[in-house]
Amino acid sequence: MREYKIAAIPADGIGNEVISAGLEVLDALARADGGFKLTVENFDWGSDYYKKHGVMMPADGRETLKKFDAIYFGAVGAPDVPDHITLWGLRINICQPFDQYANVRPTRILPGIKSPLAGIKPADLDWVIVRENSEGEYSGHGGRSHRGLPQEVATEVSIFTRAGVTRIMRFAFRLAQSRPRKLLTVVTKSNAQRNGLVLWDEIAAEVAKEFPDVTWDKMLVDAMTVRMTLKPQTIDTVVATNLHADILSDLAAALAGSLGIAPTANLNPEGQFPSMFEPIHGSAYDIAGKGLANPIATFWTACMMLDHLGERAASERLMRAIERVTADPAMHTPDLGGKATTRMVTDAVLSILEAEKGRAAPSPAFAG
Ligand code: GGG
Repeated sequence: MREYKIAAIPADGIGNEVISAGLEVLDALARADGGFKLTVENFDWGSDYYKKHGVMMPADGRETLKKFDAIYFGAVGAPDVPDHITLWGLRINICQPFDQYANVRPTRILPGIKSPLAGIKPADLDWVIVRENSEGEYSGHGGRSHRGLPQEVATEVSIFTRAGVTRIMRFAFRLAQSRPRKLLTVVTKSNAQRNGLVLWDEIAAEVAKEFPDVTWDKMLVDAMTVRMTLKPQTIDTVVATNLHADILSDLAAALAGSLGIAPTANLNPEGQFPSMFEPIHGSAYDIAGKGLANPIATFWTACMMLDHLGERAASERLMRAIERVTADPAMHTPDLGGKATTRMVTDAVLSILEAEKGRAAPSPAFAG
């Protein structure tokens, strides 16, 4: 039996509801598969922990996480704690020291879900956005001085290193190469940002030589928003800086129907540290505790985690179940214009997995 240790950190707001739904589904999937087992430990880190202890996670938190195979993360952000405290105290406090430099964000229009783009076909929007996840605009360099005075100054320094850009570019080219269309768009703002992002362009051209079978092009980030909206079918794999890809992937999720369906993986591709998997959406305090959160992003995130763990068959089984559920408009939560609850969507996925249980087990004729 293959066994994986999962650290679950639901954190804030709807993170709690969607991660508990995701764990139910993962448990059902592991039982149906019979070939692997997930041992889950829950951590109560987040904004409530901060209000009690003054920190979002304990000082030795990362040491604790190192012994896990993967981290299943909910969302950060609370109305009564400054956002930069929650984000840097938990999500970035794990991503950066664990060198999870490749943030992978697939977007598709799932069956039954309506894109706000008129006349679009599902095949027109099948993208993966690669977000550089360790440097750039989120390097954490900068400062403030002369506070409160008219001459108060604040700097937020974007840092781009040859090593950091080269590794994310190679990751993105490799990912593009693994997809049928072998198409990569490198997004920058290298007309205005004439140092770091010119370095991006130069490194893209260098790395491209290692991937002669990948067709690639360059876009400025502002033009990219227009292309995503007006010519979505011309896009396949995208690589962009930490901030640009953060923004583009929210747009991508909205164009595919809702932020409530969008998953993400924070990968340390070399496997020196555990990777972390989370829905793209935040803590959504306006609907927290009401049972209305869409768990689909967290289920799709579970597929990415299973893929990463090497459980491809289980990942595909869960993705098929998700697609059968989204195909039914009665299973759409309010973010998709429906009336379904988190419980209803979770139960629908569970019942498909339950019905498939017999089929997932090895057939007696082939069982050793
Ligand atoms: N599950 C994603 C999440 O909690 N996001 C909160 C957030 O503010 N993220 C900002 C970022 O990822 O840069």
